[in-house]
Amino acid sequence: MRNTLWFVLLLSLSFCSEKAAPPSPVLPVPEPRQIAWQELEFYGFVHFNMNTFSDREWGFGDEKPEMFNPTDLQPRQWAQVAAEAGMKGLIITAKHHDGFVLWPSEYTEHSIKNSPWKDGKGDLIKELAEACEEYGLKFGIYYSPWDRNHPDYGKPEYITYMRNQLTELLTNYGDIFEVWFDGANGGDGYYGGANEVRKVDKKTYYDWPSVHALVRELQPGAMMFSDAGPDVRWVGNEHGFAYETTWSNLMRDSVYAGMPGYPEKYASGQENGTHWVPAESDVSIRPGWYYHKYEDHKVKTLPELLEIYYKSIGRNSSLLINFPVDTRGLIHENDVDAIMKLANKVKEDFANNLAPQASATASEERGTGYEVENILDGDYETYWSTSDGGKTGEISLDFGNEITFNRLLLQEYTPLGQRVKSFVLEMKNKDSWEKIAEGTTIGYKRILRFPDVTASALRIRITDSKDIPVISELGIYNAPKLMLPPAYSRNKAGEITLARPETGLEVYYTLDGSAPSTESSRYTAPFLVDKASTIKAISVNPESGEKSESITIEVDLAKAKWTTDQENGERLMDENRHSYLTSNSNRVTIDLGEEVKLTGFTYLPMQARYPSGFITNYVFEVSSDGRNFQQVAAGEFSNIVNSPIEQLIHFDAVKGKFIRLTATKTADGNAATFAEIGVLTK
Ligand code: FUL
Ligand code: CA
Repeated sequence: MRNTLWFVLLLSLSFCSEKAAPPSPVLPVPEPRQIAWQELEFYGFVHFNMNTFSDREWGFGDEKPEMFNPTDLQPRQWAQVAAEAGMKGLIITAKHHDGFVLWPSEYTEHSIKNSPWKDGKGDLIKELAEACEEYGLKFGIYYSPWDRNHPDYGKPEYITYMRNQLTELLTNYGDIFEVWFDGANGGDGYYGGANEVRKVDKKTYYDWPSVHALVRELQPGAMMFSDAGPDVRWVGNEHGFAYETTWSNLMRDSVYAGMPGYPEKYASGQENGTHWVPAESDVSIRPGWYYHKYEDHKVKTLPELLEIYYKSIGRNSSLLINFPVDTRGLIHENDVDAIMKLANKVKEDFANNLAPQASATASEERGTGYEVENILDGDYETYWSTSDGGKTGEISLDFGNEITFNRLLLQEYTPLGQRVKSFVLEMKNKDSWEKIAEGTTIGYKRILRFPDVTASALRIRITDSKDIPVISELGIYNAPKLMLPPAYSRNKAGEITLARPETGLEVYYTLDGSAPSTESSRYTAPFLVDKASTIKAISVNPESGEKSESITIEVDLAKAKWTTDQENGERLMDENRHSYLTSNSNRVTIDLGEEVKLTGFTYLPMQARYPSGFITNYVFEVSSDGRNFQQVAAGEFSNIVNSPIEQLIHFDAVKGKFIRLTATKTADGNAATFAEIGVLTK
């Protein structure tokens, strides 16, 4: 009798501890190489090639190899910056559309071997591969199928050339983690001197199946990127933003690289996509992909980069941020600064996962091995799931006491396929549940941002899914506020708006140049300033008392009464940096509406990506009747091309009702452009 009891007890114990059967996969599922790749999340692009020296975005293909002449080329600096920024790899433009190659290829003379760099003895691909290895980074290759230099582009011979070059790249430089095939294909070019337009059938010309087979054979672990994959797809824009709903599933057979309509139709993936082809968000840290000195002051700011981070990695996509390496051969100081700000802020936002402090319960558990605790153990390989048949599920977290948070992170266990279609985050408010935020797809990683919430219990309800949910990890974070000063704008009437950089922050300001504090005026609505003043403003976190640095805004006479006869003249006095006026007479005249004492003027040049008509030499005149003008200043706006910031010119005080600015010379000889004109009266 006793023995039997023991036997039953042991049997049931061993039965209980036996792992339940795992959920069946929902197709498609990732290949092992895709699973290894998705963990990288964040890696860097380097655009450095002939365009760096021709100061172009797309070279024509007729550039001379001698132009490639960096003065301080240091691939180790690139690798160091990438590693310090938390990137896991670097992808280099081995060949861009202009056809120049960064390694001593046997198959072309349009190469680094004919450049002055290291007397033609250098191999940049090798140096970067070694630098990546030294800094623990994976190494990838961008290879442009379009080649505006090669005489055979458009003919079958060129495909052999392309395969030969890929063979060199994929054989001689160790492991390659990603091969990036650009979708821009065909058009005008040098083509060995033909100087003509060559169109190709993007679908068939490159014989993609055989190119893919070659890459697979030489680098079985490499992910191949293009609009159409086969392994990783383009996100459909160059802002670095994935879609709210992002499936890793793609109707791959309907897509080819460079196809029209791809961004709208395919870039977000499809719930019923046939193949696993996850999204990659590519974006440059500057407006251009290549280095241009005139963009030194246009490096993306921390708020911009942070937005990109949350809209890519936070939306089931990887993030590929580009460094336009400069003509020295270095990542520019401003870019280093910006990427480190992002890296530090991301670290700060996710420094402390609060979820493991809670006790977790689930609506249901699949059985042994699939308990809800698995989502709190920091291990992607362990997950929670439910028994077969359902398409929903609920996880509740009880913290015991109140916590404050503003981020939710969720991860599906993708080796079993992407499933979740919609979910809701709720908090317990007395006896009812109140919605905080909601989302659609999750995939490898999904992050929701929302204003601070304080609660002691919350729950995540998966409200729809392709099959039973399979969740690996859940995180709850309280990301510190971005303590940036407020953003400032002014309208033509002279009203000042001070926008808080994040919800929950307060803004305080002074008008007399003194340092603002929480004792100063608190900003609640736009206010009028119509004379020369120094405004100082700060953002304050009312909970912690933390303050941002203060910004100083110098304003002068409001433009409310200003008029001009010039066509589109309002554009130069609308206080909008982005609207501008083109003057074929190279001159603008403004009626200030009343006589004022003037001590100077300001000129803001056009702020567009491809500007024209920057004034380099000017004459400034004043009049009281609009007929007789007196010259009060003349000279040059130095360095305006490389640094198109607002120009400030002072002169001896003079009274006038009319002002006239004439361009005696523009940088490119085109008609003068004016984004904004202002006067100084102090
Ligand atoms: C685009 C190219 O045309 C750009 O020059 C850049 O290389 C970007 C990453 O891809 O399609
Ligand atoms: Ca886990």
